[in-house]
Amino acid sequence: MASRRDFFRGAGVAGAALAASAVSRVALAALPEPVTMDKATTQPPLAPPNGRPYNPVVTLNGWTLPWRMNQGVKEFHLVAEPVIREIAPGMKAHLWGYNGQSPGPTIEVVEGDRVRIFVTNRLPEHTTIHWHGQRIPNGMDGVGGLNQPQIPVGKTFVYEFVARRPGTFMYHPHADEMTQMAMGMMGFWVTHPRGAHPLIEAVDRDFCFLLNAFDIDPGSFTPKVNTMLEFNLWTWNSRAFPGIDSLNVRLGDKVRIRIGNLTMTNHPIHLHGHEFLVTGTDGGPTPKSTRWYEVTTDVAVGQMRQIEFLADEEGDWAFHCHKSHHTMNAMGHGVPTMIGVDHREVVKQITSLIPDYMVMGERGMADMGEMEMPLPENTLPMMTGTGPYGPVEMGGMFSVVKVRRGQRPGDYRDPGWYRQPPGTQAHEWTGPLAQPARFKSEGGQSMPASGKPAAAEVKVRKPDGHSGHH
Ligand SMILES: [Cu+2]
Repeated sequence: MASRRDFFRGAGVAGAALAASAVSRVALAALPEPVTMDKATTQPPLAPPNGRPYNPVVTLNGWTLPWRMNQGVKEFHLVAEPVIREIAPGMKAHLWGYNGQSPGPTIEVVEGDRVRIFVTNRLPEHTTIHWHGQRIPNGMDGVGGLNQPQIPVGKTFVYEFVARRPGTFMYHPHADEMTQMAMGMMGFWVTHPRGAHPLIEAVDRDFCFLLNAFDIDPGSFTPKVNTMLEFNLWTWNSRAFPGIDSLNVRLGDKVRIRIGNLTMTNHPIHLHGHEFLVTGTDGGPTPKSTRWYEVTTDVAVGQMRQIEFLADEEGDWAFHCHKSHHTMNAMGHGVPTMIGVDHREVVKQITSLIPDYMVMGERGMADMGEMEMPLPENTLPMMTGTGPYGPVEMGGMFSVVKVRRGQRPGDYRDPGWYRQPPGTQAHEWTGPLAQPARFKSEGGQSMPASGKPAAAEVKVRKPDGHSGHH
């Protein structure tokens, strides 16, 4: 298995000239050697070794597929195959993907490039690839049965077209789609503009990732493919927090993040500390007159959104889906709300029978972030991750944009946790507490009911500190 590092050893910066001269005509007539990735961590951007220049993207917990230039045509080789993907440290999933990972590698080309993509099918069933959002000849659109026969098991098909429109796209099968997408078959595609473009600005950092979701029972490895709504792992590029890498940028950088949604529900993606503009969709760059600042943008099913902001506030800024259930990992769906319920007596009785029994959520669910309950093997805690000040109590679609003065241009490494300057962090109040002023008519209503309602009494036991019940 050739890793990307091996590939670059042969075809790095110095390899560009070599590639043109040393590869014989016979070799060019054969399939390009497929390149495989064995890591689930974010790989550095792939600077184009040949062809038109562009500023490459960084695929979150992913990589860009190297190509071969063959008489002016960019040739890629995708291999559809079963893969083992680490969803986060402590959990691996048996998925289907491309070239060793799910999602597949990002494909980066330039507007006007002629592109030839060989697709080899090593799955146990037929497949195709649809190039979502692109202007291409109808026979290249990849809908099995409609535009082409499906690619049989063991066979290789060729797709060839000109990347006509610059923008943010994705690719996925259009054959047994429910199964193949539920198993993780998808990838990102970026067509960079050829030269200056009135609606596409140069940025310092350009990130991309796909929103995807899986239904994997705790303790098992393979997604259930018939699930329509009740997914239990909400992922970015088939990774769940705390397995999603942070997006590390330099203070003052112009940052672009491209997001595509191949789950079965919408995701309001929210950035802390900055406002952004939506500068593009899968339809291309948005007209400037349609842009306004916001801090959350909803990415609907099958859509792509491209957001841009100036990273001018230093710190560790949360970046996540705003559906709170999507920042959780696998959990039982039938958990009743236990807030305010005192079940210490019940626990005493149960623990005499089941020593490991633990009560969930008497004071909310935060205890679960702290406790890390005993779990079946290959299962992620529901809420986990530890920051510099304690448990982060998150899972799923959550990461951090790290803005740092000292982050060098081109350096994507994690700078570690942000150190709050003295006097700039929320802290405990230790002075006297003032009595709140009460308004006299508090509790009135503008349209009182004619009859008098029966008095009801509700008793709630207030939370009382940490001791005594676990
Ligand atoms: Cu979501």
